[in-house]
Amino acid sequence: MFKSGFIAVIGKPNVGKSTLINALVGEKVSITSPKPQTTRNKLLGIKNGEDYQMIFVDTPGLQHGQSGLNKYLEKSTESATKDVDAIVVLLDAGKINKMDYDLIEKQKGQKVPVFVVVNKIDISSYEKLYPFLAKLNEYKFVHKFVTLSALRKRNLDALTTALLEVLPEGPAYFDREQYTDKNLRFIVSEMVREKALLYLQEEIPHGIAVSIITFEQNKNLTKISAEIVCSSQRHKQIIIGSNGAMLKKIGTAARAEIEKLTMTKVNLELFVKVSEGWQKDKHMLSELGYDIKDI
Ligand SMILES: Nc1nc2c(ncn2[C@@H]2O[C@H](COP(=O)(O)OP(=O)(O)OP(=O)(O)O)[C@@H](O)[C@H]2O)c(=O)[nH]1
Ligand SMILES: [Mg+2]
Repeated sequence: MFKSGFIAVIGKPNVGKSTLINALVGEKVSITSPKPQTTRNKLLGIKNGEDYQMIFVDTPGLQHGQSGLNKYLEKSTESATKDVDAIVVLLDAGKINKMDYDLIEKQKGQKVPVFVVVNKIDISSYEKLYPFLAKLNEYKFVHKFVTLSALRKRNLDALTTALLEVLPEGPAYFDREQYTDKNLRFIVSEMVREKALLYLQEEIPHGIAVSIITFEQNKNLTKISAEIVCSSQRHKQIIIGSNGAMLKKIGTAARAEIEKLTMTKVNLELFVKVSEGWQKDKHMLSELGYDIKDI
């Protein structure tokens, strides 16, 4: 019997949703960073087993806000829990609070099994965690609780096994070699954004987006030029850095990752463009790949 289905992974920003999906799939499908609000697009990570296909839906960390981008992110999480076969609510062991309980509570009426997974147990202790686990146990509608470490790949099997139990019989929805629904162009733009998130400080990371201008793939060489869109002249200067040092650092790190991915040499050219208020501009958002219609 072949089993398949969609599994939404939801949770507050920075709890490790993308890290977990990458670990389960065994490929880097989604970028991760120590800064909250890293994931912006709903994307799929596909885990292909001998007799199953689990399709994980990665979502932006839940947040509230009125800007166009924030609304997009919120909608994206809501829509991710529709038409799935299971829901994983992910928590950070060191930071469980009311927002997590509210999010779990919100899943009460769901018709599909809800799993509550506590991540980052490598940096917590059972003694500290115990009161929270005891409280979580009061949610009787939850199908199963699992504690694990996505980063250290600890106890991932417990989750996979539990998910497999509830997965319905079904066909492989995607080619069995495929591990994401996104194309290379998208993944490349995300890798540039990941390095920008890593190296830039304060408010800047959240004010940027990356757009691929040209993408030419040959047998041994991939030529890419991309634009980092930011929201002010001041940000532009910081992103470029003195004598272009910051931009170079972002580019070098991104190029190394893209070379691994494409298994070719990569020629990566980065530009910085100011586009004030892009986060509120529907047209701009859609051009950058954040379109409500796509959710
Ligand atoms: N120590 C530890 N850190 C982890 C673990 N899982 C994830 N992290 C770290 O937590 C940070 C956030 O991880 P992400 O996977 O980007 O979190 P996310 O939930 O996808 O975040 P958003 O996309 O912003 O909502 C990164 O620095 C990860 O390396 C874990 O099991 N242990
Ligand atoms: Mg993420």
